[in-house]
Amino acid sequence: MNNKIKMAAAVLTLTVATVGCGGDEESTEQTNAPVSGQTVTISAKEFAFDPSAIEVAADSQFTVEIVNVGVIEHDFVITGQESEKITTPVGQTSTGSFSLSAGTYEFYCAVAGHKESGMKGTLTVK
Ligand SMILES: [Cu+2]
Repeated sequence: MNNKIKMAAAVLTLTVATVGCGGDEESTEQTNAPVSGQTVTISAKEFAFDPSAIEVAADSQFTVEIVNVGVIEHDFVITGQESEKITTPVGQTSTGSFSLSAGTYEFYCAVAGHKESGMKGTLTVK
């Protein structure tokens, strides 16, 4: 009797399933390579721009397209270009055009508190 119970316990122990070893995760490399081109599309949400690094050619017009994928209104402002604010309501896409001389600029969302929460990035013009 006692022996049978011991056997049963041993069998139960052996049947413990081997836990599957995770999924084969794709290496989600978060390359921070700037997106470049004369039309740059950036998605905005709480509280980040994606991508947060963009690159355009100097002294030629480029368009910034802001896609608001968040749940509140966001805008896009380049430091020094405050008159060209791109305001984007929820679910909308808004664009603005700029032409800048070479340099590194900061862009951000001008809604109160958003920049401080992470809605900013770097624009490289060269
Ligand atoms: Cu914002």
